[in-house]
Amino acid sequence: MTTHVDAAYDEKQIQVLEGLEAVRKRPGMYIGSTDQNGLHHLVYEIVDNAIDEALAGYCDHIHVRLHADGSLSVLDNGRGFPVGLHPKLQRPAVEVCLTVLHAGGKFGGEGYKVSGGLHGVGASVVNALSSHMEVQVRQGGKRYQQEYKRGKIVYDLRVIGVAEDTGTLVRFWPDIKSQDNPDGIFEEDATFRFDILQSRMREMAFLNKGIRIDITDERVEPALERSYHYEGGIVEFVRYINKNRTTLFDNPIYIEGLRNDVAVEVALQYNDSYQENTYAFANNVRTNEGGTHTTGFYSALTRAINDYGRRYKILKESDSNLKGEDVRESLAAVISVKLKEPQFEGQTKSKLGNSEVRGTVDSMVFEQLGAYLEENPGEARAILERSLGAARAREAARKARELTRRKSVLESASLPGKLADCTEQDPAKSEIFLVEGNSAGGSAKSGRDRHYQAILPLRGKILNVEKTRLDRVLMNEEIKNMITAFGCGIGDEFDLKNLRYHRIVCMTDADVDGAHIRVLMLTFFYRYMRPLIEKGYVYIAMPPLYKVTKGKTERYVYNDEALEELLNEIGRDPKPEIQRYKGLGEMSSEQLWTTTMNPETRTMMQVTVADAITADETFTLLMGDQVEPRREFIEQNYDLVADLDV
Ligand code: TSJ
Repeated sequence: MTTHVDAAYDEKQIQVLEGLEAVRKRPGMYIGSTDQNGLHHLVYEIVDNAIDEALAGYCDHIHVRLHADGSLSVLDNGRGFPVGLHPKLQRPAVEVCLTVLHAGGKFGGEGYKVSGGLHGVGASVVNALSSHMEVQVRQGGKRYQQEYKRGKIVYDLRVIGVAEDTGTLVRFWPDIKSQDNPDGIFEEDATFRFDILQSRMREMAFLNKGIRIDITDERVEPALERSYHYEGGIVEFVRYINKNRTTLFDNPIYIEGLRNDVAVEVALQYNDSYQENTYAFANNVRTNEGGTHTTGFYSALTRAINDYGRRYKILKESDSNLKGEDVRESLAAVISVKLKEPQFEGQTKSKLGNSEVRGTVDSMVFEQLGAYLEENPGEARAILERSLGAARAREAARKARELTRRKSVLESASLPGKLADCTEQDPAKSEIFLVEGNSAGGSAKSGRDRHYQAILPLRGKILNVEKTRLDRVLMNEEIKNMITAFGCGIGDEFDLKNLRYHRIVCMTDADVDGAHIRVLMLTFFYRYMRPLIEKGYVYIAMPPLYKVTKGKTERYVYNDEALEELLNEIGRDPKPEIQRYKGLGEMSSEQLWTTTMNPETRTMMQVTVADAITADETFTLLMGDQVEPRREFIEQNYDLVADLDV
């Protein structure tokens, strides 16, 4: 028995010796990628260490700084990383943690260590991928320091002064490729993004109540500063999600408990939208693909609401049970579980796999939600009525859909009549242009390459799905056409496999109306076909704003800045002729092809969402009812919205 354990330990040590070299050889294995995402992983890894100290109960303040020289530091007010000698290696513990692969957990004692999920690769990985790293520990009246270059020790841990308090500071300079540094790890243009880090730190503060997380961007003058601190934790998270919506009742429902070694927290509140906004986390890692915690919650929510409805006869005997989708309509919820050995599965390792978690969450939510409904009959009735409304709408939507299906069976071709399809069968090679207006649609149809380009003209404004329930959404002609043309279904029935085009291009006029139509289309995709956006299949066509003719040369110009540049280049004497395009319809089919559709010459913008919470905020604000927050948002994000102009 003992021999076995020792053998395993020795094996680990051998791996360890070649450890950090392996990290530099295959960084992707440890941090996923060497682009901006990989770079941000480094930050999360270091912050996780400080969060662990906070969860152990010894730290309540973390400060993240983006320094002007491209480095980033994380400071906490915990006990300070242990500096005593590691029994086997006879080196200071802090040095071992930062220079030995997977050494992290060895000094953790019995504390409640919850990191080590998606990012939990260890601080030594960050060190290996940094051109330079510095650690400072304040402990026992002394201040210690050690430095590293690409994970290699520059000097032994030494005392550099006195300390009045305790804590740990880690500062690192990510190893970014450049002409002077060809062996660097990260892509040349990789830099820390304040918006991404700020939103993750806010999330961390929501998920770990009581901790104050400050983040400062010193790369700009004056420095940007945000401070996050939520005594209410995920209850405040749910309030935040609903902050620009009207809610069904004032206080989010909060469920909490520790059972079978799993710490469970759930907060939920209904709003006046028709969407569901559930965010699930395991050990502070966002589980976008859901998992056992989410299914446990869903099952308990459905049962608790049905039970209550039956007991108080809000559900009539003739009514069938509410379905999951009925009780989730207009729900905003946050689920956070913390457990010892999380298993992350799925395509992006963002699905919680631990099967024991399902029952734990289910029973805990069922009990506490049941008790809440009993104690709060007003709220309970409001939830039941909301869900019943959703059930009726679902039934109407089913009928509407069946009608379209039946129709499509009767008509031999199920594709919309307005669609000019392409001949290509391979979705990966096919494009569809959603074109505003019938006349532009006509030019696009004659200008396109029919082998791989399909055209679907859309008439006028399309429906604002933010303010419309599914059944009405499905009755809208433009939306029906898009759904049948794409082939992939919507919502729960969405299936990427059946998508007929891997490029979906919104082609609208370069004016205010065009921008509005574009936002309406994107809102629809985001709410009902989100994977299209996540996969990067959605694009915005960029038609030119001007045609400049001088003598025999014609040039197309896409914005005002470029027009100035061109005029400076070709001169204003003799005067060039400048034509301003007011709409796509003013262009001939050849012009439309050359400027906007031909892959050799066109420019398109790919639509991306950095994170779901920010995107949800944006769409709620832009398309929702509340006027005042929208005005504020537009004022604060003028650049972003200026060209959307809603
Ligand atoms: F790992 C690291 F270097 F990246 C890092 C660690 C970075 C940062 C910003 C903070 C930390 C860190 C580690 N903060 N606090 C701690 N605490 C411990 O490592 C610690 C302290 C005391 C004891 C103990 O049992 O006495 C145990 C531990 C794990």
